[in-house]
Amino acid sequence: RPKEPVFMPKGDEKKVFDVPISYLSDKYKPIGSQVTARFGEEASEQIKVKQISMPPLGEIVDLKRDDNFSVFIPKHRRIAGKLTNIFLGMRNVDDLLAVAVYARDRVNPYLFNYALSVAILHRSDTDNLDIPSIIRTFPDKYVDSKVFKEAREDANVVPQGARIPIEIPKDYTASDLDEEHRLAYFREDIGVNLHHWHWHLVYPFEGDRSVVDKDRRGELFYYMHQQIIARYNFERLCNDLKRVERYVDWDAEIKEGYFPKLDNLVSSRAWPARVSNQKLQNVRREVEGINMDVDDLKRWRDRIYDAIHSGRVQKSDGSLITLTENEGIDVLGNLVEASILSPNPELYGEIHNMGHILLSYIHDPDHRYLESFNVIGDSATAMRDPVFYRWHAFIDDLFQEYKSSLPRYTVNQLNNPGITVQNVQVTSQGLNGANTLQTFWQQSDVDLSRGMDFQPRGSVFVRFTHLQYRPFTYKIQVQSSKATQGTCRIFMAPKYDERGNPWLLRDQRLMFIELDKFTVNLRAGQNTITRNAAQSTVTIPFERSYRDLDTSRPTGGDALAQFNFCGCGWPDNLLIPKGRPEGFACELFVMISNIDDDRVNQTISGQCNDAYAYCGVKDKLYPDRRSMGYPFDRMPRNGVETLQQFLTPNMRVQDVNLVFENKTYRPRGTQ
Ligand code: CUO
Repeated sequence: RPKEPVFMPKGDEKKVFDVPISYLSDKYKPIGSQVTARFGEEASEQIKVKQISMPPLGEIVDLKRDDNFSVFIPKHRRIAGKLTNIFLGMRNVDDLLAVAVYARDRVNPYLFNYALSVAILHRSDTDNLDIPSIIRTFPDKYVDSKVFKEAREDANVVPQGARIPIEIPKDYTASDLDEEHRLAYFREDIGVNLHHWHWHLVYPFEGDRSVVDKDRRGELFYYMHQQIIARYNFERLCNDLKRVERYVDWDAEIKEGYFPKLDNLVSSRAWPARVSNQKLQNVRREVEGINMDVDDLKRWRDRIYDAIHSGRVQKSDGSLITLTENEGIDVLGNLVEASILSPNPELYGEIHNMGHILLSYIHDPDHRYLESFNVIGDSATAMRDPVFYRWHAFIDDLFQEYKSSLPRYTVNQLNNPGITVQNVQVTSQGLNGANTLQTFWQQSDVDLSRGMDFQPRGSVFVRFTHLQYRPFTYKIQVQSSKATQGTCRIFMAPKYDERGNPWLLRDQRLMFIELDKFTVNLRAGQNTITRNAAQSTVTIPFERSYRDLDTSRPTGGDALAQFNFCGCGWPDNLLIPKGRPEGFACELFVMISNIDDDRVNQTISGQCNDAYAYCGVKDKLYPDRRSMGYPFDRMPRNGVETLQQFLTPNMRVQDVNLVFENKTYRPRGTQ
């Protein structure tokens, strides 16, 4: 199995494909031998591409090569499904390579990258094949457009080795006049956007059923996005903003605007902006085959609420399915999104996806200006825009309406007899005193040259600034009446609401962000559990988010083993919210739940099992049998108003102070 991404040889190593002339596009066929010779000259290695008879591409090539591509657009999604199926249907890796090389020059590049990535991810014979991170292939989706002009200039003028990183300012999309801009460090974090793109790549909502139908995918759609909203709200409170307002009045103006300052390198066009106070409009765009009214959304919303309130969903054949206590959320997740697993797309539509579409064409609903969609229309860029959170706050509210209708967890369902959590403490490296967490600004360098098509080649580093936290450990004291196992669940929430008042648990439960979850072995008697924050099953290490980007910090053999699925995971640098310079009061919640109700019998050893909380594990069951978000996914039992009243002996809460140090640290290893 090739260890290198064979379909995209690295520029510096000068590997080229030896392509049969019949594969070249019509434009180059007449001069085919000259074209192949030209590239051959520079090559240190030629990779022979097999000649096979090619399947017809049909409507796949209807999408022009310089158009933008989005899986939210039904037509794009359909042709992406077709191309993915072609890639999946190839008998072996050589044939796959051949058809990929053939398609590469004919198909829209975004579509090509998406379909090939999905196929590689789901073929058994490409399990170990590296997909270059999308930031390497399409850095324009993540980085200020100014950078590319500068990078091009540097590549021409400055010899390699003498190049200094191009610095992307921390604030470049807006000024502090816009209060929403306080959250730009979160929304525009490269790692967070990479995570979101990977999540949707791993969990496509359309395509072959074998690709879509993964264990609890509907529930994971709900939970992963619920956690994004909880984390965003946590950050908002740190920044003196109230929780995000659900976008529910679809006739009202949207006060938030967004100017992405991204250029699409494929089309040489700027990503469209959305000015403040625009209103949702009906979308009629023939090119994309979209004909959608705002009223369609409203009808779907009303039907979904009806289903939730009656506890039943109507299938396409008219029969009813009950939304059961544990599986109902999975059905609802697929129905709301909607994925092809929705029991009745005619009746319930696809409210979430269509919301993305209507919002993404708000600036040009009838295509009169020939503009493409804005950032919310692409899962690689959607999280940059404030309206993403308003929309997903509404989507989450649908799910919460359902969760509120479920029976509350009883003391018996929460307690773990014989187990008492006696003490919890966090210790940050290099800080005196316990129970303080610290964040700061960190700069990092990434090499974008692989996504940039110009000569001469060589590394082009950009330096960006992101939030980071000081490494810390948890120390948990547990008394157990017997030798046993348990699941340790760690969450954190702000201690007070935006007015500075203590929370009612019914509201605070939605603010809890998951920090970690892992199995513990307990002896009879006293136990001390220590756990490093970096081991979190929510996050992936910083290096993996940017895999292979920073060539100055070689990623080594271990990283070579970290593949496609592994790009999904919350970015470690955002594990802990920003806090405040004067400190921000938080409550750290630790629970040891009863393993008998948690355990899923399977082995998950091997690759990429370390960020399963939001991403699951490839080809396995979700490794925790409880409802995602347990124990905060349901309303507290009757009589319980506060977190303290909710606690059973196997739970404990520790006050933690979250301090932001307003200082920017240079990249590791630089002055
Ligand atoms: Cu992830 Cu709306 O689902 O973007």
